[in-house]
Amino acid sequence: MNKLNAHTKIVKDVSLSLGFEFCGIAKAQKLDDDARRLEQWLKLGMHGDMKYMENYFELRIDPQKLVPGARSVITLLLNYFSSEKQLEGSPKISKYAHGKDYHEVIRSKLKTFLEVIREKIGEINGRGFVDSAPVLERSWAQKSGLGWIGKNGNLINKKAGSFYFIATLITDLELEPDDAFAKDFCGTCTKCIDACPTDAILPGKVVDGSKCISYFTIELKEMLIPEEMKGKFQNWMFGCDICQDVCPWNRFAKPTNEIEFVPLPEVLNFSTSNWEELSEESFKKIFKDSPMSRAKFSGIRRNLKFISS
Ligand code: B12
Ligand code: SF4
Ligand code: SF4
Repeated sequence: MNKLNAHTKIVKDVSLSLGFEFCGIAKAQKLDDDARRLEQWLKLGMHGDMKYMENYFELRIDPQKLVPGARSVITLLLNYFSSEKQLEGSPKISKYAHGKDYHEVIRSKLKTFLEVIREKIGEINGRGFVDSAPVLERSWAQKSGLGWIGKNGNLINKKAGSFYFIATLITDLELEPDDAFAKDFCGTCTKCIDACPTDAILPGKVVDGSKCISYFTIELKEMLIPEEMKGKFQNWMFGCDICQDVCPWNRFAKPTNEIEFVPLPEVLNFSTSNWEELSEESFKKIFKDSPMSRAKFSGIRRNLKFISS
């Protein structure tokens, strides 16, 4: 085995040992097609009030600008699916937020990843990212052969579906790249487009972020949800899983092995009145490590009022 293959094998083995079910590698090249798509998306205002999406455009499309000397982009998928259901009729919470905050869980895994790689291969330059950095994570996942971009905008893995977080590691280590995922298995299906209650899914795999329930319930800070959205949220209080729940490729979803993502009992068992009677103090205590703390108590109260009025 030559050095390139040996290093690639180490990277893939380490990713599995840390619980990432899929690991793909792409060459760290500028993303020209994606740059055009992103530019258009921003020009049409589909980021709404998420002003951070306007920042660092050049970094977002060029891994060399994020990590000087970058040669490879490693993309990792971590399952967050849980088959446990919330109490029937309760305000709905997206599955990604049923357990501990994935930012913390994945950040710690990425730190270990780099430490182990340095131990086994030697001094390398690298940075791990998850969600909040200017990295087009879905694009890298597709380019690393991990799946296709569905009509609902999500990265779908043929064996496992889309209930996966994406993490990226950009490094100056030279690795054997995987082939990009060339096929698209959506075919003539339009289940996600038909089911989206706010018509946020547009043709050409474009999702208008500014119309998505996830945006209104999580990202829209200190602002009221527009009146024209009244009656459309289908009881979603935090995030929305509709376009993934209806996707036939998620029939193959298996529950995660990651214990940090085991749902909090309160997420599963709280009734509408439990939510309505919850004090700020208790919210902070129960949900301190949950992604829901991002919306703050005031955000959850606003969402609750919006879906129940
Ligand atoms: C901003 C953001 C949002 C916004 C806007 C959504 C959007 N469409 O961008 C809001 C708040 C609405 C949102 C919602 C959700 N999000 Co979000 N979000 C992000 C974030 C931070 C940036 C995404 C971005 O750059 N958008 C700009 C647009 C232009 O880029 P894009 O949608 O990624 O599309 C690119 C590719 O898909 C590709 N592409 C598009 N069309 C085509 C066509 C072809 C042929 C090809 C090859 C490529 C391609 O080009 C685009 C880039 O130019 C990423 C994390 C990250 N750093 O990437 C998470 C991320 C995309 N979100 C994620 C999740 C889980 C969600 C939700 C499911 C959460 C929920 N349940 O409520 C929903 C799903 C909504 C949906 N249907 O997309 C995951 C997706 C995992 C996956 N399997 O795909 C990510 C990657 C976070 C993570 N690290 O795991 N999100
Ligand atoms: S997450 Fe919900 S609101 Fe957003 S695109 Fe999917 S179905 Fe539509
Ligand atoms: S619901 Fe159908 S069209 Fe939408 S992403 Fe899944 S397979 Fe593709």
